[in-house]
Amino acid sequence: MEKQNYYQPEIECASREQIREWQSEGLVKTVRHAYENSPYYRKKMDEHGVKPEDIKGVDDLHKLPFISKDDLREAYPYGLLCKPLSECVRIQSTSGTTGKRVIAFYTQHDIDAWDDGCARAIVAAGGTKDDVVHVSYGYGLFTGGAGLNGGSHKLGSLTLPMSSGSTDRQIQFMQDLGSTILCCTPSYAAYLGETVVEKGLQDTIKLKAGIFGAEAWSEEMRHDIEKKLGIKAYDIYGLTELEGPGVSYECCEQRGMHICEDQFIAEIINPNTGEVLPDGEKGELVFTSVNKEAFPMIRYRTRDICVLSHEKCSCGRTHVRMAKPMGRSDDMLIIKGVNVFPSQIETVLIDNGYSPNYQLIVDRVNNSDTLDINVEMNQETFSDTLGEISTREKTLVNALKGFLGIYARVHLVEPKSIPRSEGKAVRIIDKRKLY
Ligand code: DLL
Repeated sequence: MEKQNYYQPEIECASREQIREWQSEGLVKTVRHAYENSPYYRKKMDEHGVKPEDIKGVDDLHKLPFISKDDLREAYPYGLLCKPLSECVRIQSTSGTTGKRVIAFYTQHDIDAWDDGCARAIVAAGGTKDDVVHVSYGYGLFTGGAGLNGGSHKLGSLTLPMSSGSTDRQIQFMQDLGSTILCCTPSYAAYLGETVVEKGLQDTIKLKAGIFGAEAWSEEMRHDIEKKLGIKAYDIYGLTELEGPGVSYECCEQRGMHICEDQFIAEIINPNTGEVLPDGEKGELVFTSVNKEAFPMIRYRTRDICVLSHEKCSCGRTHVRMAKPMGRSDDMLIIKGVNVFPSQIETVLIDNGYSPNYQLIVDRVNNSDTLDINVEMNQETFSDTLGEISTREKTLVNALKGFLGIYARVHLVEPKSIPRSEGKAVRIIDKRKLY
């Protein structure tokens, strides 16, 4: 086994008793804080018949109600905010939708804790202050760029805030500045790898590790990236609602991602009944923050299907590990890093006069996601002239780009040509082998 460094050994390798104590203290504080400062949380707990004094530690977690993305939408924008705006220093937001996005708020304390999570991930991937950390996650509202940037700063590494895109420039900087750790989505890493190989530049780059997340990726993809870029590739997980990347990260063992348990309590539930499942059983991942000020999350249902393991990890870290997410309990798709719900596509189609008979075909071609949408014409939108059909397709492509922020190829098809289903409509054909 390679030599393992820790960023905060006193936390990352704390005893299970110590972790539970931190979590219990943090939970009690968080519940009271949310109840006293967010009308939405107060109402939710009152309706559920639970008061802050009922929560004395982790054993009482199950008494609290779940919250979901729907709650976040309903409470948008300030309903779950638990600190005055004057004490907040940042917002970040989920990718994807216009309209009601999820907006997360941070105090300086929250940013510091988030940076710690990302710094732990960088160190777990072998990073030190002597590394050159090349951050090609998007900067802006998306949490990827800001998160890894913050972690790298905190560690004291030289940080290259590249953001995504401009592949030639990325490679140029990698060569000129000797980037050693690459942080981006796995699909972009694969694309960068392909470009490096095509141009025969493997010997000119010094990368040793990559920290890739924000979307599902397979072990095959890991090996492909590792081979092309000559690196070891590490997984990192997170979501905007909780902070962003760094909620969990892989160590050198690469047998699951260690969850920052001083910051979050993780549970696995049966997505249909809400019943809490024992260690090792597959279900929906639920998180409770125990250290957040501005935007605490109490029993937040991530919709990510996952398994937890408390088995001892030989890296020395004691925090629970989560497997790579194995799918979702809702129909959210992540396409080129953008979170897309079929219902949003349906809204655009209906707004443009089409009926909700459509099919989404998602694929990954040359390591990049593609989205094709077959849309049935109806009486009002029917045409059999090619020019007219092509104009209408372009109108829909632009409308979808404006609403979702991603490019989709639209194909108008004949009325009643999309197979009807007797049960749930089969709207999504996902050909990517992600899970
Ligand atoms: O994707 C945060 C992030 C940025 C994580 C950079 C890792 C690296 P959201 O846009 O809010 O936040 O999307 C969160 O993305 O619920 C999962 O479904 C999915 N996801 C995130 N990381 C992984 C991963 C960021 N490593 C949603 N593997 C989550 C699989 C992931 N899915």
